[in-house]
Amino acid sequence: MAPGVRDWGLVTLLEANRPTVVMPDGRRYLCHLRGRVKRDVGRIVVGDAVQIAPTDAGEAIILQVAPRRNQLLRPLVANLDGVFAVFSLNNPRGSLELLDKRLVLAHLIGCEAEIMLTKADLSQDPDERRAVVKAYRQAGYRVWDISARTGQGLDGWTAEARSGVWVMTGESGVGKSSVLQFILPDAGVASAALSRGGRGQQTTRWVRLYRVAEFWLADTPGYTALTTTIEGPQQLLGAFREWEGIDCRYADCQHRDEAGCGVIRAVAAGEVADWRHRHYRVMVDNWVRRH
Ligand SMILES: Nc1nc2c(ncn2[C@@H]2O[C@H](COP(=O)(O)OP(=O)(O)OP(=O)(O)O)[C@@H](O)[C@H]2O)c(=O)[nH]1
Ligand SMILES: [Mg+2]
Ligand SMILES: [Zn+2]
Repeated sequence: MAPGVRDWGLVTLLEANRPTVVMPDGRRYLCHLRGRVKRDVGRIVVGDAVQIAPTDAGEAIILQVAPRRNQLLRPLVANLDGVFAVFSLNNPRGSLELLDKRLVLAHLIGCEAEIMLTKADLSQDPDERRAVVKAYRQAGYRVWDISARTGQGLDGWTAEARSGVWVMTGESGVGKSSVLQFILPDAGVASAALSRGGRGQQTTRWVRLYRVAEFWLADTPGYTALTTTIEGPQQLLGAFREWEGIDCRYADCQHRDEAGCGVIRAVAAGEVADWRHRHYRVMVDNWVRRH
């Protein structure tokens, strides 16, 4: 039996359908999939744990894929411990609706989520930035106010002990790859200038995991079409923790348009972020399965 066959490796990249697998000792293999495995699991996903049989120089066959603990579809990555929702208020301005959707999707697959608010050095409106930071901290998220240009906030971020697999998600141009470049200057991560219209240029094409201290961090392409199907609004509520503890008339209130709803009252009074409530309603209207 070839050495390493019974070790579990990690799929760190899927480039043009060829998985790259990194073994615990750091050896790296470009892999093929056996027909039987392909039939059983459909496709390999970055984040998969696999057993391999090395064939020759740096190549191997995937023999087996471990069952996935969880999986995001956009970006496509499995076995996540945490999600960094990367968001920028300027150059380009991100969508807060997409930010809220990313946080909810992380909640639905049962992993942690933190927010990286990027491009602090370009901030045009400090009051708005403070309001956004405050709203998400109130919702229970860690918010990292950072710049990949100056390094602001990245010392604290780097000093944080993490483990497992984390992924950066966010629209094209918000600065995901730039954060990685700053943290891992020698890893060869590519980023690119914005288009003349100030938008991202879909520079990152593949999900790729990089080793950062004790954990793995994925750079990903910037997706904007985020959707899922859920059974009911209650599934979303765990991702709106700022509403916990607000009294409603109904114990099972959905906080949509019910008369006497305490959340709607708190939104009107400016005690919780109104945009998050709007986005919650968008998700209820579009994501809940109609029977
Ligand atoms: N001034 C400033 N520019 C930044 C910062 N972060 C990123 N940029 C610039 O923003 C542009 C886009 O950054 P990328 O890192 O390529 O963005 P991305 O999120 O990886 O984009 P995609 O790969 O297309 O999804 C580049 O020109 C970066 O130099 C920052 O903190 N400050
Ligand atoms: Mg990128
Ligand atoms: Zn309510």
